[in-house]
This record gives sequence, C-alpha cells and structure tokens, in this order.
Amino acid sequence: MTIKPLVILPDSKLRLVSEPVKEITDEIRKLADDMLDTMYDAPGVGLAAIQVGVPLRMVTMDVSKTEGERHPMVLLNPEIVWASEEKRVYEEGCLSIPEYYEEVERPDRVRFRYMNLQGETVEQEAEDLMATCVQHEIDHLNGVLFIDHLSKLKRDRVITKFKKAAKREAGA
Ligand code: K1U
Ligand code: ZN
Repeated sequence: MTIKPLVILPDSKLRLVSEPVKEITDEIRKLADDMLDTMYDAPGVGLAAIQVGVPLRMVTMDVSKTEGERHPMVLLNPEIVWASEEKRVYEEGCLSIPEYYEEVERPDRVRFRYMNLQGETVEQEAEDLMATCVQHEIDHLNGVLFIDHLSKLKRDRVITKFKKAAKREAGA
C-alpha cells in the first residue's frame, strides 16, 4: 500500500494540462493502485493523477454509497461525450484544496468515455455524485479547479488563504 503526498493549492502543477496515457504498462498499473490507496486514505471519492504530481490523463473514482463496499474505477483518457442541458448544484470539495467546500453548478447528467486498465473502451452514463465527480476530475486533467467555477471574489479569497498558509509553512 502506497499513500502518495497530495499536491495542494497554490502549487502550479495543478494548472498543467495532463498528457494522454499511451500504453498500459506495469508503471501505469502501479500508479492506479497508488492513486486508489491515496484516494481511500484521504478519504475522497475521486482523484486525478496530477493531484499526486503525475501529469497523465488518469483518474480514480469510487462513488459507491453502501458502507463498507468498494467499487474502484480507473479511467484512462476520460472524456465527456454528452452533457444534459439541465444543471444541478452540488457542494464540492477538493483534496488539493483541503477543508474548503462550495456549491458548483454543472450539467446534471453526462455520458463519458474512457479506457479501462484492460485496454477496453467503455462508455457510461452518470448522474448524481458520479456525474459531478467525473466532471470535477476531468477538469483536473485540463488544469481546471472547482474554484474556477466560482465568482472571482470567492476564488481570489481562497487562493490568497492557501498562498498565506504555504508561506507560513515554508517559513516554519
Ligand atoms: O478530485 C478531488 O479533489 C476529489 C474530490 C472529488 C469530489 C468530491 C465532491 C464533489 C465533486 C468531486 C473529493 O473526493 S473531496 C472529498 C469528498 O467529497 C468525500 C470524501 C469522503 C466521502 C464522501 C465525499
Ligand atoms: Zn479536486
């Protein structure tokens, strides 16, 4: 079991556009295992590779609702192929912006496509938490954070708070 350190705001790595996964190697399988360990440990319902410092288009998710049950998903090169006109508001958090939660409006339902670790292309429809989570994670692959969906005032406030915390930690 490997828990990787999380990349935290204002680290500029969070703004990188991640590169596609070209081949499923042992290294990719190990990264998937480490990301799942890190996500469950946090705990979180999703994680993008860049949040552990790796700029690859790779996401782990587990949005299962049943206590004690695990339904781990590994998405390689995920993309949204359809989004509903209807929107919904969900209170989001981010493991890279600890202890900050805000309501974000996004499409209510999406259809997404990805490659699994077996190299198969999968297409799946999502609603509720899964729809929110997959959109949040694909944003990470494009260097977008959930705070970018908020007003400039709220976004600047949270960035300033995390910059000050990082400065304090560097000086400590
Ligand atoms: O990408 C991330 O930072 C993970 C993030 C994903 C997410 C959460 C909520 C809405 C959209 C996207 C998290 O997992 S934050 C932690 C969290 O929400 C949670 C943790 C444990 C149980 C249930 C939720
Ligand atoms: Zn996040």
